Amino acid sequence: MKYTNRRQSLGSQFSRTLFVIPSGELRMRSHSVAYRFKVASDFLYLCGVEVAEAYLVVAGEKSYFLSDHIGAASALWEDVNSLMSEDLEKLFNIEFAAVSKLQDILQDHLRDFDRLAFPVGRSEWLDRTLLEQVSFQNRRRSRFTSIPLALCDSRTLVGRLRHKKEADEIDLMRMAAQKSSAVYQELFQKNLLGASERDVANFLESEFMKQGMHWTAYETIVGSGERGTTLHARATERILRSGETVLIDAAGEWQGYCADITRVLPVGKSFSKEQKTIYEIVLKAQKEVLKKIRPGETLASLHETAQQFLLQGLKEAGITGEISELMPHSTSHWIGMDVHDPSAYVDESGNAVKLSEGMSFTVEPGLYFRDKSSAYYGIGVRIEDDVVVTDQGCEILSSASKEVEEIENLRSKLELN
Ligand SMILES: [Mn+2]
Repeated sequence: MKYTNRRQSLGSQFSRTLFVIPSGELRMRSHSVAYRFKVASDFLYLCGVEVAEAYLVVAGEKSYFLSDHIGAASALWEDVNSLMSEDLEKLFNIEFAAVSKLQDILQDHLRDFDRLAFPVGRSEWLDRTLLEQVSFQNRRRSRFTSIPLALCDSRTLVGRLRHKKEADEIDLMRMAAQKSSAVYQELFQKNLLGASERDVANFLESEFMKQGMHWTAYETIVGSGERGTTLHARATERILRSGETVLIDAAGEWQGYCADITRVLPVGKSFSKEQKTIYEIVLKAQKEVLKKIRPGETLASLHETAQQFLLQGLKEAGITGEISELMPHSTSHWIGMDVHDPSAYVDESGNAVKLSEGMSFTVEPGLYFRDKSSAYYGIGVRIEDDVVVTDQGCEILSSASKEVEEIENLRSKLELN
């Protein structure tokens, strides 16, 4: 019912728009082996099925599921595009057709719509097919309407529906964040001396899997030493050194929902004085932002709060620098089925979206010292948690330790040489 309801609200909220939502195609990773298939989030959101090369058409109250593999019993070689029996329950109330029927279905319905929405530019085949259809429709359309058939991007519109999370979505997001947080607790108690960034990434990813998660929510970021000042440092073979910190931005995906967590920890047992100074400034700013979250605020106002407290902390510590250089990224982004959920940041009048119950996003202020003349050169700190807006404030979904004392306590139990 959940998926039927979502398709119905899409159809009724955008009653003049016909949607074509592809599940995605397999892409080759090497000569004969494809990348692991990741279904398009909009498709998963609207039908709950993880198959490749399928298309969902939502035409008002009527929906179609297009696939060339319906009824393909047990596949001998590959089953990535075959429907399982549990999928059929999710596709209740939907009409099945072969992919070759797409043009016919569009011809039957498009005359009742003013817009055709699909993820423009995602698939060459779909782009070409739908453009041909628009061209065809517009040639004969003038016989019954003066409104041209317009094309638009489906992601923006489905993103509006996905913006406020339903209760069961919040449960899944909480699980993703909690399981990912548990992995951080393991990491805090791990001896990292002599390990490479790659070792750390491998450890985190295998722990996500041990938590039952199917995948990482995004490519694991591990930046040790001055590489912590690169915002998205890929894990390399660089060996972690005593006295350095390591910035880790990693999380898993739970049943299609993402977490996004960043922590910075000392490679040894404790932070240096300079590292601790910066860490505390960022932590204070992050906590002030978390306190401020409630319906009616905007991500822009939260970003201002973060900058204000970072600046205040820097000033108190006697550190100078441009905030736009020290923190070159935003404080928040939407999160959900995608780690950067595609919902808009401004409303139709161009004003910042006001937070309301069920919206979920990250809070991740940071400071990165890339100027070699600074006494703080090479220190990179970002502290990131995931939240969902409640009626009065927010629920913080992730719970990995972030107090200096807590982290140093966990690190102090290590048997280091
Ligand atoms: Mn993030």
